[in-house]
Amino acid sequence: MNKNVEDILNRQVEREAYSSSLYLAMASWSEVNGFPGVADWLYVQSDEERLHMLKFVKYINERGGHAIIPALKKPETEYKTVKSMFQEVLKHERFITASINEIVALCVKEKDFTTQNWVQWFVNEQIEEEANATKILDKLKLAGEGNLYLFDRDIMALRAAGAGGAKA
Ligand code: OFO
Repeated sequence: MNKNVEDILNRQVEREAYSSSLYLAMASWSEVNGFPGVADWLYVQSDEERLHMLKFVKYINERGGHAIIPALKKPETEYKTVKSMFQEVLKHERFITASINEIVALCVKEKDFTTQNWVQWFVNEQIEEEANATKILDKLKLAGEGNLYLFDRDIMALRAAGAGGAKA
């Protein structure tokens, strides 16, 4: 496969792996700080990001490239509030969206229309990922800092209903 495309796809392997690690760190913080619903949502989200990473790994290798499994930087272990943590989630998802868009742009430049077509799945996925984080931030706004117990139960229900994230 085209070397520039292979390199940018490997960059995305690292970013998806970091997403998984970041959400795992957030899940762990939520769990030890009394937010089991939030933790549950983030554990599932972390699994989902690992699946994203695997999609890139498999695709690169399938196309004759070599997927490189990277070392990751350590994510934050402490978060001030649930709200600031979800603001981080949204910020991170926007960063991922920009990163996916860069892949599309490079595919066009290099005329790799097969990869351009393949990566469309992630273009659509990012619409949902940003919408989910925004939805949760809206709920947090409504709940206010004082009523996080109900918010925590709510996010658990949201996941059980299959909305707000949690799909492969
Ligand atoms: Fe959150 O979608 Fe992958 O990174």
